[in-house]
Amino acid sequence: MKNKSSTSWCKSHNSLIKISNCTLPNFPIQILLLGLFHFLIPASCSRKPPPLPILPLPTAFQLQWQLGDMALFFHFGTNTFTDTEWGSGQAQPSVFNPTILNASQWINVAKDSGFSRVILTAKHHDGFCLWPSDYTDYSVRSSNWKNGKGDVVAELAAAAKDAGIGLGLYLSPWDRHEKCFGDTLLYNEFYLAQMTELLTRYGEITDIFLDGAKGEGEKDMKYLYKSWNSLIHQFQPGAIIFSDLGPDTRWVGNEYGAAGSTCWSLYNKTGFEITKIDNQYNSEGDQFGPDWLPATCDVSIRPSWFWHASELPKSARILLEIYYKSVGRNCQLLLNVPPNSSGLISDEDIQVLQEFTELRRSIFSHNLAINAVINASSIRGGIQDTHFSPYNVLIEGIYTYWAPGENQSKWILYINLQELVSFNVLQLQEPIHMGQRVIEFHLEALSQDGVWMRVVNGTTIGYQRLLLFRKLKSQYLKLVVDKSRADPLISYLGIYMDSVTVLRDIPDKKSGACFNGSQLLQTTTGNSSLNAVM
Ligand code: FUL
Repeated sequence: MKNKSSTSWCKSHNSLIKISNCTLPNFPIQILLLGLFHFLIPASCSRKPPPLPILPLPTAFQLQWQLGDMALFFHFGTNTFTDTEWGSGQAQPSVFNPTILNASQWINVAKDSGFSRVILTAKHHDGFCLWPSDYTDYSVRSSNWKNGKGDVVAELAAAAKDAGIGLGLYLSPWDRHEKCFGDTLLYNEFYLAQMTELLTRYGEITDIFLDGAKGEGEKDMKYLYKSWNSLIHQFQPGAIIFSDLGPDTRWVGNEYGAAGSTCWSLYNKTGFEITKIDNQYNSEGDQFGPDWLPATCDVSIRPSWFWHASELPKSARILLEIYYKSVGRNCQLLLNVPPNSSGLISDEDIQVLQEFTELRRSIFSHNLAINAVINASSIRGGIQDTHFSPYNVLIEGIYTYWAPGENQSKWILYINLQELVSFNVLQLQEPIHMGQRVIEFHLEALSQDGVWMRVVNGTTIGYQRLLLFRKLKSQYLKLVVDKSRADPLISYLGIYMDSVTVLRDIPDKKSGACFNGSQLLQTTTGNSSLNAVM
C-alpha cells in the first residue's frame, strides 16, 4: 500500500478490501488493525500490471469474430435449381421456385450445431439477387416464388436476429448477367448501389464475403475494393470483410478447409493484390507481418458449393478432421451447407452435422487436466500474484492467462494430472488480444520408467491450437515454450481423448508433420516407454 491516505482497492484472497482515508487510533487498536491488514493483504498492494501487448493486435470486431470459431455458408440461388455451379446469368428467373423455403430451419441447423454466424450468397456469379434489388430485374422479384413478393435475405435476417446468430452476405463482384459488367465506372456504381441496399435494409450485418473469381476471357475491368471496403465499414462498422487480403479476414488459400500447420494471424500485404496472392503464404501467415489478418477456411460439406441431387455430404469424421485443421490451427471454419431446391437443408446434411456436433461434444466437453496441480517455471509478479497464476490455463476463455516472470531463459508449465490419464489431443490458446506470440513449443510426458519424453512438437498457437498425437498414458506433463516473439502467455490448456480420428503416418513433405501438423515423435527410447497405443 503506497499511499495510506488515499482510497484504493486491493484484490486479496478473492475479496475486495476498501482502504479509506482514516487515521488509525493509538495502540492497541492500531496494532490490531495492522495485524488484520497483514493477514488479509499481501505485502504490497500494488499489483504487477500485464505485460505490454505485442503489435499487431486484432480490432475489437476481429476479436469477437475469432471467438465465434465456426460459421455456416449457404450457397443458394438459381444454380440450386439448374444443377450448375457457375450459372451463366441467362437462366430464367422463373427457375427459382423453392416450394417450402424456411430460413428458420437453416438458422436452427446453424445454432444447434454450434455455428455463431451464417453467410448467404445474396448474389452469386450468375447475378441473380435473392433480394428485390431496385437496380436489376434479375432477382426474386421476377420469379414466381411468393408471386415475386419474396425476399430471402429478409427472411434469413429475421430468423438470424431471433436466434442471436450473426448474418453475413456474399455479393459476388463477378456478375454474368449485368450488362454494365466490364465498364469500371458503371459497374462499380451498380455494385455499390446493391451493396448499399444490403447494408441498409436488413439490420446488423456481421460479415461481407468478397471474392475475386472471374471466368477465363471475361471482360477486363477493375473492382474498386478500397471504395467498397470504406463504404461497407461506414454502414456496418462491425462487419468483418473477407477476401484474399481482408481487410478483416484473409482467405486461407485453398477450398478444402485446411490452414498451414504453422498459421499466424500476422500478415504482410506488400506486393499482393486480390487474386494475385501466394496461396501457401496465405495458409501460413507471417511471423513478421505488420497486419493482423487472421485466416478463414471455407469448405463445402458436399463436393460442390451449390446443392445437387446427385451429391452427398462428407462424413462427420471428415468434418472433424477439417475442424482440427481449421479451428485447431487458429482459423475460423466457414462450412458451406447448401439448402436444396425445396428451400430446406437436406436431412442427410443435418444428420452429418448432428454427428459432427456429438463428436466434438464427446471429445472436447471434458478437459482431462481440469483437476491438475499446475506449477510454472516462473510467474509474473511472483507466486503470491494470482493474476498471472498457472492455474489460469484451466479457466475457459482467453482473458485470463499464465504469464511467466520477465527475462526468463525457460518457459515451462508443469502439470500433475494427479492420476494416470490416457489422452491424444492437446488444446492450447493464447490471449490474442495481447498479440500472437508463441513460435515453437512442445509437450513432454513422464514415462512410467521415470524418463521425460517428447510427445509432440508444435509451432504457432494463436487463438486456438489442437494437436493430435498417438495415445499415451501419463500423470506428469511439461508444456515447454521453446521460442516466442515476447514473453509467452498461455490462456488455456486442455487434454482430451479422441477415439475416432485415425492418425495417419504420412508426414507432410515440408514440415515433416503428420496429421494435424503434429510431428509424430519417438515414443519409446531404450527401456523407457510412454505406453503409447494406437
Ligand atoms: C469462389 C466461387 O467461384 C465459388 O463458386 C464459391 O462461391 C466459393 C466460395 O468462392 O470464388
